[in-house]
This record gives sequence, structure tokens and C-alpha cells, in this order.
Amino acid sequence: MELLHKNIATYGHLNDELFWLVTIIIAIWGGLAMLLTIFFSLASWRKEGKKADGTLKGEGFAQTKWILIPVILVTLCDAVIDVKTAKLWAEVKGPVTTAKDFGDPSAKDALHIRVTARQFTWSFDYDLDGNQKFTDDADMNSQGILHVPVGRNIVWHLTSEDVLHSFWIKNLRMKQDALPGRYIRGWFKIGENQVKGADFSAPVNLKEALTSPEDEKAQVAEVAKHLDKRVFEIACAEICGSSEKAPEYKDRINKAGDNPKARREASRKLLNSGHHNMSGYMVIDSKEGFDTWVKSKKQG
Ligand SMILES: [Cu+2]
Repeated sequence: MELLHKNIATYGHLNDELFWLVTIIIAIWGGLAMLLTIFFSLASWRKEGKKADGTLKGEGFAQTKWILIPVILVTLCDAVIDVKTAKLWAEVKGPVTTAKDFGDPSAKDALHIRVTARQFTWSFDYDLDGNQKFTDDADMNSQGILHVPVGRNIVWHLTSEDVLHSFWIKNLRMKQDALPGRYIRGWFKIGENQVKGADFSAPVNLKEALTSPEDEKAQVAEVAKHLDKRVFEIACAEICGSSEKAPEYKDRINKAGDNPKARREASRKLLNSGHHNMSGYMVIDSKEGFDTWVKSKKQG
């Protein structure tokens, strides 16, 4: 059984190793402190005929060693965590913060994608001609569904059009707040090893707009078929705030009175007017599959 969500990013293992290292260190020290507290509480239980040794002032090494030795050991553990954290940070943030043009020479063929969050949806602009302008004739947009090719460096430029949002793809071990008026860059690469066993022979057909109950049904079935193999969830991890239309929907619920259909419809609209409803999907394609998807989308 996998305890963590499946990792598909090439740098993801560094994140997971750090997670387990911190968890184990805390478990050992926390468990030890707990056991010693219980042990000493029981060992110094009041006994018939045995008197207390008097008040301990804690000045001698016999007492201070209980503080000094753990402090030194815990600090050493911290140092190991810090070194591993620095390595992870350099891997995840280094390529997009130290060089203007995604410095890693192997990243020349990086695909740049502008990710725009708005109440309440994700919008993806693909820079297909490589000039990082996103809106040229050659470029392309998709709503809610992000297609990425396997084995290629993807650089995302994240922004928000209205409020704070939080771009979260758990399988990429990546979560980043989106701020209005600011572009925050990050990158990832989905390694062939990470999606080993996924079937790339046929395209995954997810629709950007669902206009009928049949559409919704087909979408759910297609997602279920490929989830955690070629399809991965995109969520907004921002929780506060709701649509400016929320008061209107609340008002409609109140006015619906005994009309169950109107009530249900307004309730549903209210429920869907929050960040939690910004779910989207990332579809992994083979390199050729991605080109085919671009072509078919351009042809409409
Ligand atoms: Cu949001």
C-alpha cells in the first residue's frame, strides 16, 4: 500500500524522502520524551517508608545532561533536515529563480504555460511558439483541463485575475499561491519512469465544458478510467471567500419557499461558488500524443 499519493514529478522523491525523514525523527524524539516522562513519573511514585531526596536544583552535570545531550542530538538532526531541504529547494526553485530563461541547458525545449486562476476556474495558455508571450496566433488556451507531454520540462507562470488562489497538484508535490498582479514561476517534469505502465496508445478525451448530464456522465467515466495513471487532479487549496454571487444564490434559496426544484438549483449554485469547485484535471500525453491533441484542438 502506498501511504503517499503517487508521485509523478522527477523531483518528487526528494520531497517524499524529506517527509519521511522529518516524520521518523519527530516520532523517535517524541516517543522517547513520552516514554521517559511516563517512566520517571512511575519510578518516583511515593512509596511507604521512602523519603524524597530533597529539592533538586539542577546545577550538576547529572541533571543538566538530560537537557544538553538531547539539545546537541536534536540540533544535529535539524542540520541533516536543513541540508536535505536546501537540496530539494535548489532542485525545485533553482531553475526558475536563478536564471531568467530557465537556466538549465537541458531545459531549452521547455514548454511554458501560463496558469491563470479566477473565480472559479483555471485557465491555461500554452506558449507554442516559445516566445513566452502566450497570446500569439500560434498559442493556444484550454479551460480547466491541462495537457502536458511526458519527459519535457514544463515551466508554469502562475497568476490570479481576482483573489488569492492556490494551485495544487498533489501528485507533483507542488502547491503555490496565486496572487493578482504577480507572476510566480515554477517547473516540473513528468519522468517516463514515473508513469510507467500508463497506456498512451489512445487519447484521453476530457471536455472543457460540460453542457449536458450525458457530458458529465461521460467525463466521470473517462476520468475514472485514467485517474492516477494519465489523469491527475488539479485543485485550488484556497478556502476562504466565495463568489460575489453567493448572496444572490442565498436570496434565491430563501425565495424558493416550497418549490423544491428551485431550492435545489439555487443550493447547488451556492455550493459550486467556491474555491473547492475549482477542480481541474491534468492529462499526461506522450510527446506525439500532445502534438496530436494540439492539432485537433486548433482544428476545433
Ligand atoms: Cu481558488
